[in-house]
Order: sequence, then C-alpha cells, then structure tokens
Amino acid sequence: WHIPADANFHSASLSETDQPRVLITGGLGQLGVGLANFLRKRFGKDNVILSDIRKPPDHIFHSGPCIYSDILDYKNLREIVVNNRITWLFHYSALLSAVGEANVSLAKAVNITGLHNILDVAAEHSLRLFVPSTIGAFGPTSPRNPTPDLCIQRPRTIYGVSKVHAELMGEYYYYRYGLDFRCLRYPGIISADSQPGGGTTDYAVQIFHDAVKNGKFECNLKPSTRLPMMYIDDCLRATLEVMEAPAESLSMRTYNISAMSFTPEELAQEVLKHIPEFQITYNVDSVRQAIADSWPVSLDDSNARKDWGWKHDFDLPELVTTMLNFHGSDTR
Ligand code: AKB
Repeated sequence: WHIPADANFHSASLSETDQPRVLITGGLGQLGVGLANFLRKRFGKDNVILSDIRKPPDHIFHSGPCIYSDILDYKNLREIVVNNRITWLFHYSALLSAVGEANVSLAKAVNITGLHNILDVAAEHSLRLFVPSTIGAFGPTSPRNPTPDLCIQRPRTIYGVSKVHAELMGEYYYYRYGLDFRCLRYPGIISADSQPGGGTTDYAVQIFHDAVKNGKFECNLKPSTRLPMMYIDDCLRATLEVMEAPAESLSMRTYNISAMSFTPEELAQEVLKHIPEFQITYNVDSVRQAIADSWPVSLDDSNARKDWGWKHDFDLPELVTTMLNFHGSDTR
C-alpha cells in the first residue's frame, strides 16, 4: 500500500513550533470535557474548542471555547473548521451500545452519516483525525480472551457495526487520500466527574456514585461478566500519545488499548475494602447482558505498547481508591 501520487490531501501541516488548533465533537458526552481540559493544559485554552448540539452548563461554557456544531450539517462543520483554522479533530459524537439498540435509526445517522461528514471535512482540510473505536467493535465470533488487533469482527449491535465501519473508512481514507486518521479501541471508560450515556459498561461508573451515596448498588449485569475497563486519565493520555506519535512509528491506524479486566463481583469486593457496609444486588438487563457476553473479556494491546510505548497507570485497586476519593467517601 502507498498513498497515490495524485492524492489531493496531505497530513496536517504543522510546523514544529505551532500548537494544534483542536475541535472536539460530541463535546458534552462522557469524555469530551475531560479531553478538553487535558488538551487545554498542553495546547492552551483557546486552542481547544468543545462543540455539541446541546447548550453547555455555565462552568463548562466559562472554562474555554464552546460552540454549536451539528455533525450532520456539512456546511456547519466546514464553516467551523475554516473559521477556527482547525488542524486536529477529535470526533466523539456517537450513540453508545445500549442506547443505540433503543434507537437504531438515530444511531445510523449519528454514527455512520455523521462519520462520513467528519471524514470528508478532515480530508478536505488536511486535518489529523482521531475517532475512538471500542471493544464493541468485536462480536461473538471474535477471539475473546485476549482479543487481538486483527481478527474477525462481526459485532451484533448497531454501535459495533458503526465502529467497524469507522475503522475501515478511516483506514480507507488514509490509504486512498493520505488522511492522517488515528483510532484507538477503548475499553469501558470509568470517569468520576462525567456520566456515560447509554453504554453496557455504565455500571462500573454508577457503582461508585451509589456506593458512596446509598451504600448499595443494583447491577444490571451478571456478577461474573468480565469486561475490559480503563480509568479516564489513562484513556485521555493514550489518546494524546497516539495523536502525537510520529507517523513512522504507527504500523497500523487502529489499535487496541487495555488496562484491566474485572467482573461486577470483583469490583464490588474492591469497593467493600473501603466501605465495609456496601451491598451489591443484581437485576440483569437482558439487552445489556447479551451485548456484554459478545464482547472481549480482555484486549491484546501489544502493538500499541510496542509501536508508541503505551503503558497504563491504573489497575483495579488504584481505580477504586481514586473514584471513591472523588465521590467523597471516607476511604480507609
Ligand atoms: C459502551 O458500553 O457502549 C461503551 C463502550 C465500551 O464502547 N462504554
């Protein structure tokens, strides 16, 4: 494979001293605000623009540039990229796994049609483009423990299908047009200050909130459901690291990244070490359970570790201590 000589597109032309001008789509979802804060520390407040179709709460609005953008409106996207001289785009708009099953046509529009607009605007303006993929891009016929980067991908959710599509389209644009597309397959991401919206791994965020507030939690997955998970700080660092990696170090454009895998039972045991009166009960949601049962138990991320030096910091004990501290529990 090589980039055709007549390709109109070339990778983002930043000089050594330039800071990237960053646009984040889907900015008010679980990861956008955390990513914006993280990137603003590195690149400066005004170089990172958060966008969404929703109105930002005051504290987010006052923390840095926030604008309206609709990824289904190509002209609106182009105007934002041109007017703000955007060079890097992080595309976080997506309907997650469980909510996608509840609204397939909206998931198709946002996750597939929206992605097409993003790819085109990125290629047209020579942007460096990051699109998150997920463990949900694998399915019941993928090897599950561990799941390698390259294997059968036959997911059975619209979310998973749209993410395989994103991986393949991004790589196609890379080979065909030279688009600087970079993609990581995220595990379930656990964050303290922002709620996930409609995923299968959401229980692993909610448990901390409920444990501290009520001392108990009702879990919608079976106690033995093992899934790959990652603390948000590791996820954001991995995302910046792959975006900053020299192109020649990337032997592929879509990488698994991994940190830990645990079950609800194991997570509850770890919470109990801090809150001895904590109780977990189970009320299984059949849609989420079927999705979780088709996903990897663990991810093989050896290519990311080898190519650009990926290394996670947070394992289960540090994750639990950090989350409970954030939620204000008296951790012992
Ligand atoms: C979900 O559960 O849908 C997401 C994911 C693992 O991609 N958190």
